[in-house]
Amino acid sequence: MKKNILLVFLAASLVSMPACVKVKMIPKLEKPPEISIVPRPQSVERLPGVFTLSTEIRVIVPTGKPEIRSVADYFISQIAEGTAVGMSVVEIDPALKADLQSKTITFNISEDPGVGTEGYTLLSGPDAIRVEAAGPRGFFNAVQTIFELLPPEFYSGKANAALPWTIPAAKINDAPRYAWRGMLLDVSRHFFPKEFIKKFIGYLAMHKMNTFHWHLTDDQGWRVEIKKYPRLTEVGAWRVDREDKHWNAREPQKEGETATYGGFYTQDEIREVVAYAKSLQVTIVPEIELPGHCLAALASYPEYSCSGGPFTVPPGGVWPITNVYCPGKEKTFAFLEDVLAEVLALFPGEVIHIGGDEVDKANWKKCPDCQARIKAEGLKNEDELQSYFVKRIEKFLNAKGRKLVGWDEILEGGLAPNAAVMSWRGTEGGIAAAKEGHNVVMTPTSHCYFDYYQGQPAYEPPAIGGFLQLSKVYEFEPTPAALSPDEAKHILGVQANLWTEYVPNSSHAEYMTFPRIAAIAEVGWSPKELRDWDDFGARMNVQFERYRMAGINYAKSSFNVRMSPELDRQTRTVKVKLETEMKTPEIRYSFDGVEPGPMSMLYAQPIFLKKTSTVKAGAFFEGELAGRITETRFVAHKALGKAPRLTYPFSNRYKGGGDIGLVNGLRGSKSHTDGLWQGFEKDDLLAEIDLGKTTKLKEITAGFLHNIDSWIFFPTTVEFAVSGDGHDFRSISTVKSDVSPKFADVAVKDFSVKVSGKKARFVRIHAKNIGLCPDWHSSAGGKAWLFADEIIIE
Ligand code: TNX
Repeated sequence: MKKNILLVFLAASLVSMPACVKVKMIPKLEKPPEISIVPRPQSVERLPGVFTLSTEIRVIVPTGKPEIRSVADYFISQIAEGTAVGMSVVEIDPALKADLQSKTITFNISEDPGVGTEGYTLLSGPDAIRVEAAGPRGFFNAVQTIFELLPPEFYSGKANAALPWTIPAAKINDAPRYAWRGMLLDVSRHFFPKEFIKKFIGYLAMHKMNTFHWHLTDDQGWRVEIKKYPRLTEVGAWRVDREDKHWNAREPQKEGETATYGGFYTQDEIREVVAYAKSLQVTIVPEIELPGHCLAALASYPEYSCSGGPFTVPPGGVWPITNVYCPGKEKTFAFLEDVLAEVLALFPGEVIHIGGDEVDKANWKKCPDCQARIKAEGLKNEDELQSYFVKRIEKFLNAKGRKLVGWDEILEGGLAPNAAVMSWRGTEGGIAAAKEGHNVVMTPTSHCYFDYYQGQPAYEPPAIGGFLQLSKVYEFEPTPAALSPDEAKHILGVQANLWTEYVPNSSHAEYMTFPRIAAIAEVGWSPKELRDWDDFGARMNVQFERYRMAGINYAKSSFNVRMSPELDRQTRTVKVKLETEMKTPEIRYSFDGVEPGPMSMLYAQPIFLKKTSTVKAGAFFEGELAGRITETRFVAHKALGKAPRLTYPFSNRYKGGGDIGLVNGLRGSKSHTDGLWQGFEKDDLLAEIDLGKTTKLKEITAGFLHNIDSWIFFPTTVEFAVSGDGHDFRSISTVKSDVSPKFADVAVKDFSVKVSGKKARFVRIHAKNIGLCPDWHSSAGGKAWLFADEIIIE
């Protein structure tokens, strides 16, 4: 192996060769800031001294304010849990205007109307702490800040009396930018136990987020007990266990099979969670999906569909969403109103989410009841029928004093009069709704979908697709420039969504949520002008420590080294830049395939490679690997930089390095979006390469990707041919794929032919695209993709 490697220079790397490394040479990140509050407050001023927690401290609250008293009780119980310091609460009549006394933490009702319902000011000194807020929500947020002023060990919850529990003296002014700072957890696609739901709500509170959007129903499971309709959970909460299969390759329930996988929350459990959320100042917005995403309900009560069923609860992906509630039948509304009545009794929050997304209206077109309804109501089409559906539900909710929110599809066919919109397919829906005077929560897939990959997919557990790094979440601006100041008032805030098709358990839900939750929290809370990626990064180093202490399974993807290799055609040399998304003190690497460690070469400048080699790199903090070791392989071969002539052009969407993408020495990974794959839509790959002179050949290889979820199939055959003049080609061999198109996993495969010393100047590769997605495929008849990289001529 080693003889293959030629490291091209770089003084900086040489200086840092292992023998020269001295510990004191290891650069360190600047010391983490002493005060690291996430999300960032409006202002933080460090004052001299520290306040030390002790058992003598009294937490003083105004008399006759039970809600503030509960926050104080919560505060001291958390402190006791995290620090073993037991403090006491005393109620004092605020009229007495007790002065800041020594060894007190005082909760004062603020007289400043500018503080808002959730804002607070905090003044900590060596002797006492004073918090001012309008009410419990502000005090609660102040308490979260006090926790962050303590050493991160506090978050372990394992009382450790040995530490000095100090709080730096400071003055902090703080209030949120937006009123709605939420997160959705989908408990239908996978079920999460009540204990985790409470933990999750705690995570929101820790980040000063105030809304938990509980996605309780969907095709793959109904999760809330409804007394009047017991089959919703007897039948709808359970599906056959196909967890060993890919989400989109799960066979429906067969005759005679029992559904054993799932779960639901009893009404008592829901009440327990609601009370817990209340104690953490978090509002729960339950979602009961309609008119679509409701197969679990229809499997239980098929009479509310157009066709009458029967249906089973699907154990995996369903697309399109055709089996939906029938708005032609009166009894459908009676059913939904009964269900909602029980939901309203469980959830005291004002806002109820009714879904409304992704309804395929094909069945409504065929259904005589639906058509009769369209006629009777004078509706124009099925879009208006959906709008009729939502408006009726809204009327019901409004009559009970509640407000409706739905996904942006509820705009189609006309928005219900008082509805709020959750804008997920970009921000356009939100903009349109705000312009019509409706309230909006921004949650576009581009910045808010935590089911997307947060790092290079090759190093991540399988996700639904997409790519949403921490820095991209952090960049999000919820108020579109297209809105006037008045219209902008309708932007209530921002929300991140964790859909769980690919999130099978709680620990994985944490992995997908952390650390991106910190970024979305700051987007929702902090003043726009104070949002600063570097400042956030510095504070995140402390936040990560808190996560570690709390035992949270957070992702370290931001510390994985990204490599951006680039081939220089002239020198046939690849230049590789190494970087991490979050600042790291040092990147160390190897180029001989050996795992780099804390003593490996220190990266300072781009590396240059000329021969086949594998660069591996990792980010290190004080000798410890921060993320994972990542790698890039460079294959030197005879076609390097010799742009192929393509009979059918590659798609603009998947250019994979452009002209020389197929011959740049860099191999595509299992991710079709890694920028290295060249995509051909329905077309074949027919490439001719001119080597420039007659060349002795050993082997020709072409690599392909297979990912049927993304409509990418291996070629059916690959034909290799050579020529001396570029006109007359002699076929050497046609290699057939030995992988079934149905193969459900993502795979990369090389198709090769040995040429054993033949001479030629031109090489032709013809890979046949399967053409259309086969009839068993979820997108049967759609154009299939052929993804190629790399053509290697040796
Ligand atoms: C779209 S967001 C959906 C969900 C899926 C999600 C996966 C929305 C309103 N509908 O049903 O889980 O994409 O990313």
